[in-house]
Amino acid sequence: MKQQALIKPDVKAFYEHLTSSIQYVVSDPVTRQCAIIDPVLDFDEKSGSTSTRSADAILEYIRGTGLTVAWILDTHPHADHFSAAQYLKDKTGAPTAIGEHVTDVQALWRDIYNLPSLPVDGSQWDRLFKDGETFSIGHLQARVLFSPGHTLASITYVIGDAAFVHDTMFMPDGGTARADFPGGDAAVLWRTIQAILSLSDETRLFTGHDYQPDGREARWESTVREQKRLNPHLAGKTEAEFVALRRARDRTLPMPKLILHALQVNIAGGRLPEPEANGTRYLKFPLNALTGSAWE
Ligand SMILES: N[C@@H](CCC(=O)N[C@@H](CS)C(=O)NCC(=O)O)C(=O)O
Ligand SMILES: [Fe+2]
Repeated sequence: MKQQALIKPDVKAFYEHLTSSIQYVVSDPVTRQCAIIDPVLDFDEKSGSTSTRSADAILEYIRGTGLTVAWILDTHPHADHFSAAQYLKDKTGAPTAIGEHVTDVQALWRDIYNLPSLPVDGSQWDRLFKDGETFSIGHLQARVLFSPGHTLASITYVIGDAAFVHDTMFMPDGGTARADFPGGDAAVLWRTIQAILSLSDETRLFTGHDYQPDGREARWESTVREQKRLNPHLAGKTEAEFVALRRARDRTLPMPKLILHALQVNIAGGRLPEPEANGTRYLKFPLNALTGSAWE
């Protein structure tokens, strides 16, 4: 058991440049079992087109390297892109999973979208993880850390020496994730980040987005040590300073351009709305439901 915890997973990242998202395949080098984390279903809001090219690139890598998909994981219901979890489940048969508090996010957004028939019990996923729960990817042991603040349901996957921290911290020069979406909370995010930073200094941290500060090339891997020393939102900061800084920055950020498109798909586990009688699928938008308009 002890030896298993020391297995270093292979981590392959796929950068999706339209939403600056990082998708991962984390695999056990011994059994060749893997998990896909935060896969993107492509969407072009100008034409209303969807595509599976990002997810297909992941599948091609998995086939080419002889991996077997054991899990399709999301860290949180994303507000900026569609999840490809359901598409990948259809293709691979692997189970999908997310944090158990996704039910709170479903209830919140069911009311915003007025979708009374949407089940808000998390039944759209095969497994809902509790804080501290463990599961296997081949011989790798994965542990779930409940990581709210950015959303009510966010979780971090700690797998061997790697932690998939998604939208808590970005690369040290990219600061931290915003905490102003419905259900977000800067003080809660601070506590979440402190829990991640209490992992050992060498832990490899894989982030969910990289917005390429100053136009540098995209990067996604840091360590606990680097974050503690170099992240200007965290190094030498108190909780009160972080919360003030986070709230001030959040007031300047426009809503993600796909937030209203994405949440209705992602609270359904990455399922697009059912086609109407003419065979076409339609999205639904609430008017005046969110703050953060261009003129506020
Ligand atoms: N410009 C992006 C912004 C997306 C966004 O708000 N991303 C969230 C994570 S889902 C975040 O924490 N952003 C921090 C930041 O932009 O500084 C978009 O429109 O999609
Ligand atoms: Fe996010």
